[in-house]
Amino acid sequence: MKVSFAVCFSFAALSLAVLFGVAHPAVAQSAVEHYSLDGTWQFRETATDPIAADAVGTHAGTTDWHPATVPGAVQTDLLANGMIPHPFYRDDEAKLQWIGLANWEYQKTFALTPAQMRRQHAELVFRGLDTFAEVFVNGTHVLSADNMFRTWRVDVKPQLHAGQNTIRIEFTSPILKVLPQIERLKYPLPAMAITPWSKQFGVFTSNYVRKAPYNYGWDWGPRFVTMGVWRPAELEFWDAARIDNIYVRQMDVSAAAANLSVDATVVAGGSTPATAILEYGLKTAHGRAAMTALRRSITLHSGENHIVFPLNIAHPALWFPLEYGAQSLYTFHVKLLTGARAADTADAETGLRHVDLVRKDDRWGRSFYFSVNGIPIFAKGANLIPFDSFPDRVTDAQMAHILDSARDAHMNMLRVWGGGYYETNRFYQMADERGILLWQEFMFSDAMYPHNPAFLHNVRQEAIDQVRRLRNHPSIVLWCGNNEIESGWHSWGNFEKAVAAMPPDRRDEEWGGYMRLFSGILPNVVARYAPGAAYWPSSPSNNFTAATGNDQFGDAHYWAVWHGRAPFSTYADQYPRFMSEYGFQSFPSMATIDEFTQPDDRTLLSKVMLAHQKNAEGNQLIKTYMQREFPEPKDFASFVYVSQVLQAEGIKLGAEHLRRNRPHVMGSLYWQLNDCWPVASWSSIDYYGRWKALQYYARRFYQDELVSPHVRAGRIEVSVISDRTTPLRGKVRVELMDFHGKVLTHKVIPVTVQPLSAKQVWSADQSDFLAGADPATVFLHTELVIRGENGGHPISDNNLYFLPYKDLHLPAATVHARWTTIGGHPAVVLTSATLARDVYLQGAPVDNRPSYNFFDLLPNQPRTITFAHGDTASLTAAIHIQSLTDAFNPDGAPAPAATTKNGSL
Ligand code: BMA
Repeated sequence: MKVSFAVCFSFAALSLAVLFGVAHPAVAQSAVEHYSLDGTWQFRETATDPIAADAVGTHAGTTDWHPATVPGAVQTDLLANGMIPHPFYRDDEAKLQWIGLANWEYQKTFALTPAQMRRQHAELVFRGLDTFAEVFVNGTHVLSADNMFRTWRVDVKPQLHAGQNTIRIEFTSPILKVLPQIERLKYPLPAMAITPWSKQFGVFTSNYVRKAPYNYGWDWGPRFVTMGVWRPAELEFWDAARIDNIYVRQMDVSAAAANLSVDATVVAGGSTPATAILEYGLKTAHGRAAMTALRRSITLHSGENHIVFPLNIAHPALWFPLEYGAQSLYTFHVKLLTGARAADTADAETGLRHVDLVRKDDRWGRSFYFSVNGIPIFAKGANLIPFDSFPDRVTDAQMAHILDSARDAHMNMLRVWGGGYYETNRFYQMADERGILLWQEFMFSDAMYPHNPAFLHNVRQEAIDQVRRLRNHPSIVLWCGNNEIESGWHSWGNFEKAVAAMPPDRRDEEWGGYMRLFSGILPNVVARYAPGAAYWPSSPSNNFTAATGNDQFGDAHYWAVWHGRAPFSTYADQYPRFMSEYGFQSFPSMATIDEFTQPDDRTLLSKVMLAHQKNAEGNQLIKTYMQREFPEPKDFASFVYVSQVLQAEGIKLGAEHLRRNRPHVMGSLYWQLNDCWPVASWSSIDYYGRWKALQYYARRFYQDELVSPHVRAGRIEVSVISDRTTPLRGKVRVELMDFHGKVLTHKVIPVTVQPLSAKQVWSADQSDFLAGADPATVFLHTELVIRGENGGHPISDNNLYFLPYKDLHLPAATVHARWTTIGGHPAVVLTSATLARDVYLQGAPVDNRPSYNFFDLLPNQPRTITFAHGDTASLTAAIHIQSLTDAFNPDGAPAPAATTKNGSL
């Protein structure tokens, strides 16, 4: 039993201590020794549960010891040993399902010194065990773990000795482990049924275990049920005390002052006098600025102690979301001395900002938006899924690429979706540094979960671990209970079926369990460990204000487009307070498809391509929507290209509509930003980091200043949206142009747009404006020019077509490319005598993408595209340039399968 003891300094005492400030304090050597257990281990398969024996089968050599890597997973270890094919290659996923049904064992030997053994405490710490693990140290059982998301810490001093030691971990198949428990339940709980293996042994198992739901397969992800030590492991040697956690609590933050308290949680082995020193300061590009220090002597008591430093920073450098100001960060360094010895040091970092989730009654219902430092933020962004099916191998560079891509597309918010895992510290730090707000979910998705006391206790501990780990990150502005469970319970067929199969008296009981977890335990943990942080029970939800699906309150997921086959135009009829999901699939580029296929696989319906399309209806839906807009593409590569344009055009319609309707609507997070493997999916960036058309479109439709033309009920309306905090003054040019560049009508509208608003600046009856021009031969070109900016060039431009592409009489475009260098950088100047739609520069390396892509090239108006590096010769050779008319045969007929370059559809 740990004793809790708080030491709170009085403010008067502190103001004297502030005088203790030093510019470059010497950093005391931490006396806690962190002895890493990462790196090389060994692993092998152990006896299989008889009921899975057939499914697992036998595999050469797997029961012998082989080298393994920690952090890691059994699949990546098997791969590294050349014992399995690459899990993402062709349809090999199916061949690897046995791995999650087998049991595995890991071990490592390590040497300890007599000095280490003389330390008062030796604790074994796992930052992540996946998932059912029995841990033995020198043959003695020391830990049973059952939650991938918890930190496990156990005293192992009695089991260790100087010299060679062994740690061994037995992992049991998470699928098999929960079967007896499910049998006892008598009725099944609903979960996601995506893969052919979702109901191995007749039941869903994913929701009975605290493990990343997407491991079990999702409608964009393969099923790889992992096991292993998936996060770092270490031994911690310490004597009198160690610092467990630092929490920088922001009580009140304004431009005038930041009222904070820094709470250092210190664990002590016994009663001992100690001195705590806090040094803090603004982080600068070159390290830390002048640090202020506070110190105080205290007496620690055995167990958990809280040392609380109240702080007041006058005129703090505030942290702002992307494009609203700087991302200033403060560092906090705590030194703990016991006697004259440095017992431990710890660091924390935060950005000072005032965040509110504003829910105020208004004429549309109740608002739902985030205000940061008093600025109402229209959330522009997307949903983030795990970076990989095997999280242990995600690199910082991979995460940085996705977050940089989000930043480059003006995304100020990402939703860390509840079907994956809690990301690494580094991820959240990267979001802080870029000013990307995070909607952070607890990891529960599309399923009902058990609510027996042991399960709830386990979840509570998980939530405490995660909230304590992440609460200093200024980027996190909301904790959300789960993804789509509330809406599932109320309106989904598979939930209804499961509920119907329950004994009637259990139905209320199950919903009661839901409420206990998502309206009790989780918000209570947030309130206690991150007081003041916003909590929201589910996405979507209206916090039980009205029936689910109500647009007046809360956030919304809109899937009538895509799953419901509704036309893209229905996006413009949606007015949720905050759109947290809407999306449309496309295929990743041919370069990505080439990575996981053989040439013969490159057709839409090949078994390999189907294995990389996890939404059963997906291909049919893409084709259906494509047929509404386009002729049939001439070959598979063209189909892939057109699928991306289709997705981008559809989401553009939705995103611009949502933005045009601020402040009624205050968020647009499309589904989804990234992929965890190469696949056809809703993503705008594929697994290898290649931007799809949608990502380039997002960079335009999420720009702070946007001109947005559209047609509503026979009228052309042109709006300007400004996310600037100062008024925008300039002009909008509206041109009716034919495909050869002839301007038929031309208007210039002076505009003034108030800060943080959307305004319709011009409208006209469509047929009056066209004045007899054939809508199949003209389009509307709009430009926004801001007074005194960008040398008088448009800051935003946008085109509107009056008919679907297939009904336009668009002449075949020939895009001419002239390669050159501009300011030492390779560049290409593109021109076309006729309108070239969705010009696509294909083939650039991921780290050297074109500055502009998937855009309409106006007749006789050159556009220059630049590249960050490389030389023109190699880029000329690598880059293939096409536009939409190249994707179709001139007569509209598809080419016969046998003669197409890249195979048939
Ligand atoms: C959403 C998500 C995911 C899913 C996506 C596409 O609602 O929450 O569950 O991948 O739909 O179907």
